[in-house]
Amino acid sequence: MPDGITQVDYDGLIPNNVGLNEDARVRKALETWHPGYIDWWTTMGPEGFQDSLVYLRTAIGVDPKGWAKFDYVRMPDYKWGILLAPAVEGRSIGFGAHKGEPAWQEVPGEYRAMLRRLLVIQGDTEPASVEQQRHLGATAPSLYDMRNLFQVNVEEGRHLWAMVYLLQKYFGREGREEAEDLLRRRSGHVDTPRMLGAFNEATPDWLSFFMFTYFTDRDGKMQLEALAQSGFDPLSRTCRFMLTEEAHHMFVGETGVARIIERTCTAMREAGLHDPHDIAAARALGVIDLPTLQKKINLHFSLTLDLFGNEISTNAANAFNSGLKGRYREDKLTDDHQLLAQTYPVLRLRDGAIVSEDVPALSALNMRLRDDFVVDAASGVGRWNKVIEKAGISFRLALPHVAFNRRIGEFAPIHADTAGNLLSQAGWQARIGSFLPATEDNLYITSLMQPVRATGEYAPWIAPPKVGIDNRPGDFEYVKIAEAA
Ligand code: BYC
Ligand code: FE
Ligand code: FE
Repeated sequence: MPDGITQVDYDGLIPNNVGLNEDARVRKALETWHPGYIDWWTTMGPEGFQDSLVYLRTAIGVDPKGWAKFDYVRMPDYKWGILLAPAVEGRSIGFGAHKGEPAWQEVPGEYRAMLRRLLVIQGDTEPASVEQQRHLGATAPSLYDMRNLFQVNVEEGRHLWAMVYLLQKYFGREGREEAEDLLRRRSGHVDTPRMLGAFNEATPDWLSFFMFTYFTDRDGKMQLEALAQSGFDPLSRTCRFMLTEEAHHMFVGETGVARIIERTCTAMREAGLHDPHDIAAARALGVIDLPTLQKKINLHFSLTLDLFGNEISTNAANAFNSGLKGRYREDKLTDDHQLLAQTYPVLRLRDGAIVSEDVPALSALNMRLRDDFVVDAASGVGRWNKVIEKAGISFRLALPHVAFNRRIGEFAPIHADTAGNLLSQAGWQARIGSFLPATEDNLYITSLMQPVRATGEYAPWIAPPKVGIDNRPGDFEYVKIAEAA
């Protein structure tokens, strides 16, 4: 099939719009990799529901309208396809030293190692998140939520396929070895962990899941937007299609948290409880108190900020200069796209104080992407606050300061409170339980995680969704649970 065609070939083992049928070498490599992937999926993917019928969307095209088809599918039978957004005729490289040259259809030799590293890091996060979420099916608060979890999981599986395709098509034997290693590492494993910090943390409960899809999948969005700008055209086209799926992941997170807030506020109002800080009273109602939601925001936001790397980074400068990784929506920016003379303000630690310092813009690209992330993440928090406001409760959720609870970058060596005031080790220890979920908070959340599996019913700590998936009602049977599960 020629390049640029939007039709998906569904006949073979691997649905694709990249002409796999005419590419025997890559098809063979992928078919060789496939059994290992299925083995990984059945042992490390969703636990206990592999025989259940899940109402999933599958990509059948790459046209933004109508790319999805909904149907009941057993997850191991999901059609994990290789889908690239349509080629843009005459596309040229949009930034860096090669700005204006035709986009690369093959890997530029001098940047081979750098590109491979970016693909491997991106690829590693996808199965990691599936592993982190594998126990959540058992405690789903409804069939609707269970279906959304599994939708996210199969799509993260597809994102792994997307990176493995690029590795196997463009990196020969090295690529095949990397593809094997992507199935070998394990989230949280002491000897063979996943590559980035946040992807080795546990996702033990549904509040964590919603926070993860809100914040950490949003790092996915930012990074994919930056890679979608790539001068390496197959990467750009891959990421552009992945982004259409990513939107749903963040929707699941934002609406999941919003529904928890809504339920909490309704329960408080009905009980005549006006003090949002009366945690015991809210918990007596069986809902998640607002201060605990704030602590979860503090945790997941700070873990996710670490994924942007160091504020000042030569890796990031090199990736930009070489044309491999752009800025967020580079094509919408109006500067020279080379950044040789510009500066960018970066928050730095100077003599025990946090100050803004102008540094060469090329070296500050991680910081810039992180800033774009913070703006993007703040908008949903604003919508969460609207729910609280509407209920007449005086409480505001907020993102913590970027210096809070960091393990990577400028603020890793210090402690700061959620407002960005520096704390001594003792000061931090004394207050950590008010910033981050403490053992009793986690135990309380865990106590709420009782499965609800009747069609149309929802756990008492979360409101039903306003609309269902695929225009189905809230009481649609989103998962037909198999006997054994
Ligand atoms: N943990 O120069 P620096 C997603 C390492 S999420 C551990 O600042 P750079 C998804 C760094 O590797 C999106 N190590 O690094 C979401 C480097 O090590 P080496 C994932 C870290 O390269 C939800 C050293 O520190 N995609 O898709 O500028 C569900 C120096 O640092 C960490 C990408 O990230 C960390 N957090 O920035 C499913 C895109 N941070 O090489 C999926 C590809 C830094 O010196 N990745 N280090 O040994 C990149 O663009 C960059 O590699 C990073 C790091 C932004 C990750
Ligand atoms: Fe993903
Ligand atoms: Fe995602």
